[in-house]
Amino acid sequence: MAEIKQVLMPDIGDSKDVPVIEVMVKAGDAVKAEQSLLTLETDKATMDVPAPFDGVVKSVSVKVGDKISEGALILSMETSATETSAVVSPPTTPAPVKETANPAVATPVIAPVATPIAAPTSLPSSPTGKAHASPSIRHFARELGVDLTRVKGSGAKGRITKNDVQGFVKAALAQPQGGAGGGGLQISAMPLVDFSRFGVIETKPLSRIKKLSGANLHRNWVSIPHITQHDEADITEMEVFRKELGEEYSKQGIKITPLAFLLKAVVTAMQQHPDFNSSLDASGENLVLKKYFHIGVAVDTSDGLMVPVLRDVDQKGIVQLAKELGEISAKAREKKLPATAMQGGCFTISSLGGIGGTAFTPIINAPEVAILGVSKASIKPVFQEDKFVPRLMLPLSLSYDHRVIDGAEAVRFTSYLGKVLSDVRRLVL
Ligand code: CAO
Repeated sequence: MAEIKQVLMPDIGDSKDVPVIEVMVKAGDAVKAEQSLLTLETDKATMDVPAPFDGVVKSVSVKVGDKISEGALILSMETSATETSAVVSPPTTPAPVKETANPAVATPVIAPVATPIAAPTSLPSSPTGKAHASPSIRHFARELGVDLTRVKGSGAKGRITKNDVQGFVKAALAQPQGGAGGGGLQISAMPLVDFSRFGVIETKPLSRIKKLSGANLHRNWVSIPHITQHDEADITEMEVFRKELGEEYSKQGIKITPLAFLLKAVVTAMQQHPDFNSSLDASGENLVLKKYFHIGVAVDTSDGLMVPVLRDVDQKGIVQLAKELGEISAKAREKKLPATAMQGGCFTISSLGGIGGTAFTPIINAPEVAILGVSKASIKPVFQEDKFVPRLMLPLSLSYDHRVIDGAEAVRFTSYLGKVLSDVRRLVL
């Protein structure tokens, strides 16, 4: 049953005769609980008065410039009985809503001041520097990703209004982006989905490593033109040798996995194809060719992916590399790696071969220009000398920066890798 309720000015501490600087609703507006009704400005702060319940505004009793104190009538709202009951303990309200003994009179809880977040750097700049805006405007700006310090306020004392924020966004959208204009990515915003509407959910924060690596992965994925070349290497003989070595060195606690051979093979391939050991300089017009061979290895840890770097791989043998690999992956998993252990890489290997898979698209670890993904080796029939023979084939997935490396060069690189891995005697040449 519909009911008319009065919304009164809440208790805001010692302040009396507080100026109303903005009224956000008018008669006939449908409002939701927590929606801002008006903004007040005390000596110390600007604050919003939110609606204590859902309803339709019947009449507004205050206007901009009025000075009001606790208990003053702000407006009357028509609400249904069911909406009234929802007001008593709304799930998202941090403090209980104060209601007077009169069920037809409600006093809202003052909304806290929010902090704005940074906007994309492509948005136009404003001369204001310091943002002067009410919490509701800050909330509105935050939803749109607008940095209020860049918006020019047209209200009293330079106050930023809703129109100012909308105008700022319109101006930003009108800027040429992508297409014929060139720079910038026209990416539509991710839809905001309330998953709890569809079932039970739990929110789990991302680990610090995932947050850090996520930003880099995203940057690398959108800013580097990736191509992934897939190939296979016949490691049948290499595997026999690896097992022999494995038995010999297991007594010393050294585990020899295919990755130690891959490290060595990658370096010989880089020596044959020096562009794979390069980075683009800041101008994007020159290649910086490196004469050292430091190789990063992606390590899966409980907190996320880490990429420690093995130094001077060209100067080390398979057993030494296997030993160092065991040490750095253990340190990464125990979170004992210093930041310097993850710097200076020339090329990265990401091996999922111990787990499975047949192929994937690794993301280049910029400023490197290529990364080798390795999946699980499996026995396949290979046609040799007029018959199919069972061979152990290792899947390779090489992602490369197409600004630096052409497709032909990439497939020459993976073919060379296949050649040395199928005959590891070549690693010593
Ligand atoms: N094919 C078949 N078997 C393989 C293989 C391959 N390509 N690579 C490794 N194996 C075997 C190993 O020989 C070992 O077998 P045994 O225990 O019988 O000797 C087993 O798989 C486990 O190997 P491992 O994973 O412990 O060792 P590794 O040297 O291959 O890898 C490391 C070390 C640190 C790279 C790995 O543990 C790891 O973290 N991999 C995940 C990397 C990752 O997440 N990359 C994804 C990046 S994109 O998100």
